[in-house]
Amino acid sequence: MITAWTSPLMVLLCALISLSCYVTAQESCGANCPVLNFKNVAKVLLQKQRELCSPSCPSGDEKAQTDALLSKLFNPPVIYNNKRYAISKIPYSDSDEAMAYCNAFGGYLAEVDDASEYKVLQSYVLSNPDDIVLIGGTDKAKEGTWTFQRTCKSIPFLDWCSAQPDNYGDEDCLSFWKYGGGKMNDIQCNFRNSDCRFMCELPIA
Ligand SMILES: [Ca+2]
Ligand SMILES: [Ca+2]
Ligand SMILES: [Ca+2]
Repeated sequence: MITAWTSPLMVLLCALISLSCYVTAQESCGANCPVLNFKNVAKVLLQKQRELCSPSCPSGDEKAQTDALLSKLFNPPVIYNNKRYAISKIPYSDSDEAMAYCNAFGGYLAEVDDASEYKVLQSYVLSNPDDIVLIGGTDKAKEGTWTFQRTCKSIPFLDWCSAQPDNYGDEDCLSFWKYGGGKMNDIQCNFRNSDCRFMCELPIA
């Protein structure tokens, strides 16, 4: 019994089952949903993903498990310029945690590289029910100077919602804001509500 529970596949399977319950619970609790309360499950998932994808993702049964996990955590992705962009089905505690989820699948918080890519990602956000979608970008180092967390490079394309960015309450992270006009808004890096999701940029499987 101990052996079975410590087998990597079993760990992943258990994590999947727990997550499946969480997603189902999220769907039924509506506005009263708790925000991200499966830290232990997340920890297992992240550890498992690092094992599975280091140095490269395996094929076969374990890859099928990884794909199953990806589809539990993320909405169907859009593909643009040889990358997959996927909006999470789950909320996040802060931008570091969202980045950790993306890293676990071999990616990072979605980086808008130019106007064409922006249009594709904006349509994707608008076709999704969630109001706020966190993406890559911060002005934490210098207020008003926006860079990607991953590379520290300047963000080449920004398109703000009306009256944004306003740094209201010290907002140093970047998001799409659907009900604010579907453009960009600066938000607090740990801002969250039941409508907050994040978007990862992932390699093509
Ligand atoms: Ca990109
Ligand atoms: Ca700011
Ligand atoms: Ca703002």
